Amino acid sequence: MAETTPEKSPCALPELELLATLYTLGQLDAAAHDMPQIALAGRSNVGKSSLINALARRKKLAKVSSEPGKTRSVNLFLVKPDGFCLTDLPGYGYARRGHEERRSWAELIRKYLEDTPTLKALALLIDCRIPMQESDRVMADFARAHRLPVIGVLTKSDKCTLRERAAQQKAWEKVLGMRPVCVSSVSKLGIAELWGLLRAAGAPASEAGEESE
Ligand SMILES: Nc1nc2c(ncn2[C@@H]2O[C@H](COP(=O)(O)OP(=O)(O)OP(=O)(O)O)[C@@H](O)[C@H]2O)c(=O)[nH]1
Ligand SMILES: [Mg+2]
Repeated sequence: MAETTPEKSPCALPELELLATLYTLGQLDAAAHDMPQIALAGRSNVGKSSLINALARRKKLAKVSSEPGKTRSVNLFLVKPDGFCLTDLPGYGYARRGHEERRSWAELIRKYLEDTPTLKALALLIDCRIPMQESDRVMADFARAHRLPVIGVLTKSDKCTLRERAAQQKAWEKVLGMRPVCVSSVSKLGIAELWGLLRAAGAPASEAGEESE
C-alpha cells in the first residue's frame, strides 16, 4: 500500500507560527533580528491580517476586523520550515484614530522598516478595488529609497472583474517595477503564487545560492 502523510498532503506550503507581538519601540529594540524578515505593509483594512490567515490556511491566527485599525502591534510570524519571518504591521492612513495614536503607530512602522537589518523585502498590499492612493505611492518610494525589494499584492481581488484586475496590475507595474500578484483571502486566488514569491525573497542566504561565511 502506498504510504500517505495526510497532515502534509494538501500541499507542501509552509506553516506559520506567531513568534512575537511588539507594541513599543523598546520591544522592537529587544526583538531578535537574526532572522530574515518580510513585512506586510498597507493601508488600514487592506487585508494584511486576513492574508496572514490565508497564507497559514488558518482562520484566527491573526486578528481580523471590518473596523479599520484592528492591528495595533508589530506581529512576527515564523515561516516553517523555511526559517524566515512574515511581519504583520499596523495599517497606515486610518484617520479616525487619535492624532497621538496614529503618530506612535507611524513611528513604530518607520522604526521597524528602517531598523530591521534582516528585512529582505516589503510586501506592499494594495486594495484592488480602489484607485491609486498617495499613501501607497509614498510607501513604494520609501522602499525604493531604502533599496528594499517590493512584492506588490493586490488584495480583495474576488471583488474585481478580470478587466479591473488587469488594469490595476498594469498601473502598479509602472510604479513598482514588478507585476503585482492578485490575491483573495476569501477565494484563495493567488495564494500559492504569492507563497512562491515570498519564499524566494525570504530564503536565508545559504538557500538562495549566496555564499555563507
Ligand atoms: N472580500 C474580501 N474581503 C476581505 C479580503 N481580505 C480581507 N477582507 C476583509 O477586509 C476587512 C479588513 O481585513 P483585515 O485583514 O483585518 O485588514 P488589515 O489590513 O489587517 O487591517 P488593519 O489591521 O486595521 O490595518 C475584513 O472585514 C476582512 O474580512 C479579501 O480577500 N476579500
Ligand atoms: Mg491587521
